[in-house]
Amino acid sequence: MSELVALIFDVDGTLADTERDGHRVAFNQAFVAAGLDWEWAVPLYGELLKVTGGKERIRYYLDYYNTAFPRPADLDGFIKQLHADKTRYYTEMLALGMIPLRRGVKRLLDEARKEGVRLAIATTTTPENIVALLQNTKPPIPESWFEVIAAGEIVPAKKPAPDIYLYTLQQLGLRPEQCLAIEDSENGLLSACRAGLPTVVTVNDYTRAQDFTEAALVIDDMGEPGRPFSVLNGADVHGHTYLNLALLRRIRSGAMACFVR
Ligand code: XBP
Ligand code: MG
Repeated sequence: MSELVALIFDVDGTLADTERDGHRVAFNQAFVAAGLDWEWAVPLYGELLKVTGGKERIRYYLDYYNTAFPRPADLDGFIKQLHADKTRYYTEMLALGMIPLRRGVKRLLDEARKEGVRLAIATTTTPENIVALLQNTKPPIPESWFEVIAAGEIVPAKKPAPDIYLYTLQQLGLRPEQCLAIEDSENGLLSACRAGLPTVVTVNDYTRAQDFTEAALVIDDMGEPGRPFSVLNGADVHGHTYLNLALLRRIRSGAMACFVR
């Protein structure tokens, strides 16, 4: 059995709770600025999260939730501009330090670095968003901590396709059995699993009720010493109360080849 060589992190919902009070709000700001009367309320946004990628999400909204909207001749250009504005609003929000890392993330990153476990990111979001998130957490996380940052349109198909994880593995020069993925959503889990990666899921309010059949472990968050996680499904945690390398190594060594429904 291979040792655990690298951890591959999703960003949105995993490193930080970015969707409800971050991306969603920025989309709405962009809609107002463009003179549109669209409003993505919290429950609607939960439905739109079925589709990954901001541009794809806007198109999905038009296709299924706002079919009466008179489409401009250059719909692609319209969506592209709207999304660029949204990215600006989102990164401005991050620059104000409005979105912290989730519980346990900094501790786990520190531990991995101390023990020489390599780090990478595999995400659907726009690259600027990752830089803005890492730079504006307290304390800031240097981008250089992550050997590979695979994001957005670097691959043709976004999650739940495996492309972004396959690309990350290729860049790391590692096999899936040498790594673990950490995700928050069903789309992310499917993407990682289809690339053969055993996956730990830390849920959030938008993803709690999703299907995580393939996950090696499902927890409510990473926990901290004195702030235990709740195990929602999956592996025996061997008395651990928070996600650390000892637990991840046990999960890694016990994980079966990932089977995808
Ligand atoms: C994240 C996403 C992203 C963000 C918005 O999915 O789906 O689309 O919601 O980012 P995951 P952009 O966490 O599974 O990678 O607007 O920059 O696309
Ligand atoms: Mg995510």
